[in-house]
Amino acid sequence: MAGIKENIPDEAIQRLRGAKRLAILTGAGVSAESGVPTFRGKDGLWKNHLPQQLATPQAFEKDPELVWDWYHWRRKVVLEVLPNPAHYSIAELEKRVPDFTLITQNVDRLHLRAGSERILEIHGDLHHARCGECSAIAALEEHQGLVTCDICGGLMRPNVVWFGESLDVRLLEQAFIASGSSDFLIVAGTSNVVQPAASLAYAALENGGYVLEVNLDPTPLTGSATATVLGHAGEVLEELVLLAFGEQ
Ligand code: BV8
Ligand code: ZN
Repeated sequence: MAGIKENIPDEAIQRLRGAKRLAILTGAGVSAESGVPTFRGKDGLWKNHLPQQLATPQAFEKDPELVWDWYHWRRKVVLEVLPNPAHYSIAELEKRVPDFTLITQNVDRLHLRAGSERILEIHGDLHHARCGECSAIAALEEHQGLVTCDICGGLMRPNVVWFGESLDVRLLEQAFIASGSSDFLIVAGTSNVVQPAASLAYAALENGGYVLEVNLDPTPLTGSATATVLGHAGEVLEELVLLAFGEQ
């Protein structure tokens, strides 16, 4: 893979190889090579609705059927695709560094399907629903249309964090502790725009951690990251694991 090897700084390889506490933050870009539409990419549009418009309590209030159809469609898409080398390389890194935390903004669970275990899904997951009345959680199978609660009959909603909603404080705290105490943080496939996730890398920088950004395009973090490798996450992360830890 001409080119990628040269783009990965030697210091990044040394620091990763010697890392005691590794954290990784991922976004939609790591699932792009699996065929999952990203949020802000041109492929994110659904029925002429911007994801940011549909992923809100207001949209659900106004048209719960439309919002549920979008989540059923996204769940179907991710069940028809497979994890890609980015997911597998991240699962491999978990085996190589004693203290490891994966923080994902993705709700597609492709990391779990690739074998990742120590994972914080800070924005929830597509495969469960939560009751708006009694907060019961239910696994989603072949559901279509509106989903009602088997416990109280209430209307259920996707078990994700919508814009304008707070994240689970325990998960968020664990995420900031993991990134803020890491000696190496990889930030992969995220536009680093959505808060509070976009602040995690700065916690690592403040702690003197090495922050390696891997993304197709520059982001607001690019100017501050210790190093940025522009490229496809699947190719770059596979090469990075190879250079740092040898054949898998
Ligand atoms: C909150 C779950 C407290 C649902 C998601 C003004 C200033 C600052 C903040 C705000 C503000 N106004 C509002 C806010 C708060 C808001 C926010 O940050 N808005 C942004 C847009 C400015 N945040 C919130 O609302 C959060 N809650 O703050 O609560 C509060 C409460 C009340 C009022 C105020 C505050 C909740 C945020 C979570 C929302 N839920 N997802 C669902 O998925 O349906 S966010 C969702 O969008 C994703 O989870 C992810 O986090 C984000 C998308 O970002 P990315 O994953 O980065 O994807 P994106 O498409 O943007 O980029 C992909 C990148 O990959 C690109 O850079 C591309 O170049 C790259 N790429 C593509 N292919 C590849 C690749 N890279 C490598 N390889 C490839 N092959
Ligand atoms: Zn209920």
